[in-house]
Amino acid sequence: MGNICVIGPRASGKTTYLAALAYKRMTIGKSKQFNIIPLNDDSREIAEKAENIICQGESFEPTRVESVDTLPDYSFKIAVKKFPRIKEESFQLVFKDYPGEVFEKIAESDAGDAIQEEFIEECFRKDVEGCLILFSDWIKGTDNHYNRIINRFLELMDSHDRAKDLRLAVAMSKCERGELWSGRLDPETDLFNRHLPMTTATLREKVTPKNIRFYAISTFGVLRRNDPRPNRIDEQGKSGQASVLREIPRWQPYNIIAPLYWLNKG
Ligand SMILES: Nc1nc2c(ncn2[C@@H]2O[C@H](COP(=O)(O)OP(=O)(O)OP(=O)(O)O)[C@@H](O)[C@H]2O)c(=O)[nH]1
Ligand SMILES: [Mg+2]
Repeated sequence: MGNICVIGPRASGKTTYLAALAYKRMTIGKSKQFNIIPLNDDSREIAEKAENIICQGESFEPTRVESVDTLPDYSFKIAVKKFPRIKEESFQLVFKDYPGEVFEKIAESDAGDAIQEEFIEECFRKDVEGCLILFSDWIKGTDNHYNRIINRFLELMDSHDRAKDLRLAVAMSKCERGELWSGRLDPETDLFNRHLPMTTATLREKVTPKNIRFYAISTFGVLRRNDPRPNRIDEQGKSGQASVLREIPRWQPYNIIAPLYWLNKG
């Protein structure tokens, strides 16, 4: 069983991603490549939320938490079936879904409340195999902000003696957006290097190459294989980061399993 932390700034799509993983109908539809089985009550609950929130054309509220102990633990078995060169196999993963606010605060010098401490201890526990870090923004100033967080994150990783063995899958989420979609094939060059050059340089320089991979993912995906219009609508009255699914029957996330497979198997 592998423990994975899904982390990233506010509104980068962490909770929606976990709900999509849990949502059963996703895997019994078109995709025969993998099957995801929720293994505990928390996972079944978030699967219901996928049905009651995402599939109703609504979006999740920001995650809030009083204490890490009250955070749900999501546990899934992922059976990989028909990938080329990969034999049928399955693996189990346990996730925690942290509020983005806690991740962003690690770069602040006066940070250090109890939740912050707990978050850091949880991320770097010895039995955590890796972190999936979701980034979704690149407007002016974002690279600088992300770079400060990542520098601090890597310092903490080192001081917790995890610099050599914690895998980091760094993903650009919501990559169905027009400006990003064409960069999904080589995300390291065409998304990260291009849109977040400082953050990318820091990661490349400071993380052992075998422990880092860059990904493009989209929980909402595009309308069809030959119709790359985003399967999302921006939510009225909310900031530019809030969107909802556009055509529910065509819901097909893009690349959401690959980073998990790599985090678990290396
Ligand atoms: N365009 C697009 N929007 C998405 C995608 N995934 C999530 N969103 C939207 O992004 C917004 C934030 O999603 P959340 O899943 O709540 O983000 P979060 O990272 O959990 O946010 P915090 O809990 O505040 O840290 C919501 O409006 C989602 O509907 C995606 O794949 N594409
Ligand atoms: Mg959340």
